[in-house]
Amino acid sequence: MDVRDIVTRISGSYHPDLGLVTQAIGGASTVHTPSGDVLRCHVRGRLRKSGVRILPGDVVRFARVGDGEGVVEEVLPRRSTLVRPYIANVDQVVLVASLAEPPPSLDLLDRLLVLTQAEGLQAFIVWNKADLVSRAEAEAYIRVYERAGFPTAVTSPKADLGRDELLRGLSGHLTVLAGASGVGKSSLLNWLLQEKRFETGEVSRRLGRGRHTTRAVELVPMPGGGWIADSPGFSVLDLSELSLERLPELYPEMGRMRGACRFTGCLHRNEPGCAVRDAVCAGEIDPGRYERYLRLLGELEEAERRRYQ
Ligand SMILES: Nc1nc2c(ncn2[C@@H]2O[C@H](COP(=O)(O)OP(=O)(O)OP(=O)(O)O)[C@@H](O)[C@H]2O)c(=O)[nH]1
Ligand SMILES: [Mg+2]
Ligand SMILES: [Zn+2]
Repeated sequence: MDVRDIVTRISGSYHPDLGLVTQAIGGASTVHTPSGDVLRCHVRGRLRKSGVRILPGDVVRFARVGDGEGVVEEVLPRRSTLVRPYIANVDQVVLVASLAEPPPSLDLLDRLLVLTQAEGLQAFIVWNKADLVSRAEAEAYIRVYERAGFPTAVTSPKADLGRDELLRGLSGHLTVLAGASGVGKSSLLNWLLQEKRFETGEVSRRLGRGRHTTRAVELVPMPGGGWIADSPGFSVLDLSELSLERLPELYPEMGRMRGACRFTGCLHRNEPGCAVRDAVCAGEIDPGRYERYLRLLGELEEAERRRYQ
């Protein structure tokens, strides 16, 4: 069903010999076809020699060679490529934050949002472990990001809360999960699939990086439509390659005010006539988000200085 939509979106048209790669290990790829078959495919020699590496998320043209087997003949141009995890054609990042245990790291969340926006991908925020906090406590976080313009869901696999809301957010997308270790990414996936497919909790953490670096990325179909890939938790992000001038537009609440400041290219710091600063003072932009923005801006400036020294 869904393979057809994705193939059509990536290739611009539909052909029955186009499929979605859900896993790629060494020379072998798993390809889901529009008719619902799953083929084990190797790569046509000519294509392999050209140096193309096939990634999960790739839309490929395949030929059947035997029962359940095929050959990848061509990789269609990618709409996006992520490096961590290594995956193609993702259009949405679900950023998972836990409301408690661990408490939300808004600094990390904002950085992940900046990266997502910089890649031109849609962001969707999931506030997990809702069973551990009161509604009022949860609201304080949720409101800040809803007001900034991000779609959100509030979930708890433990209390079976928010499943439909999340499934709706995943429907029709090729999504990758991101967020700190321990926030519940793998738990969410198991709960959505109603199947214990991914390692969770202490086991996942104890094995840590080793497990993640050896484990292959896999796209799995969601019961409400769409495909999703788990990714290892990470807590350090390098944004130093990002250009300083681009940063303001990566915050939707500031991007929307483009042109409102007195100076073009205003970085919303202490320039006179800055509409963003006014909006912060008037309570229209969240002061916490703004402060974290200033901190990141300072870091980027420092990185730029070092680069051109
Ligand atoms: N109370 C509560 N605990 C939860 C919930 N969801 C997950 N957990 C627990 O949180 C811990 C971490 O969950 P994981 O799913 O392994 O977290 P992860 O984000 O996949 O972590 P990494 O794989 O290390 O990146 C586990 O002990 C889960 O049982 C929830 O809704 N409520
Ligand atoms: Mg996990
Ligand atoms: Zn400004």
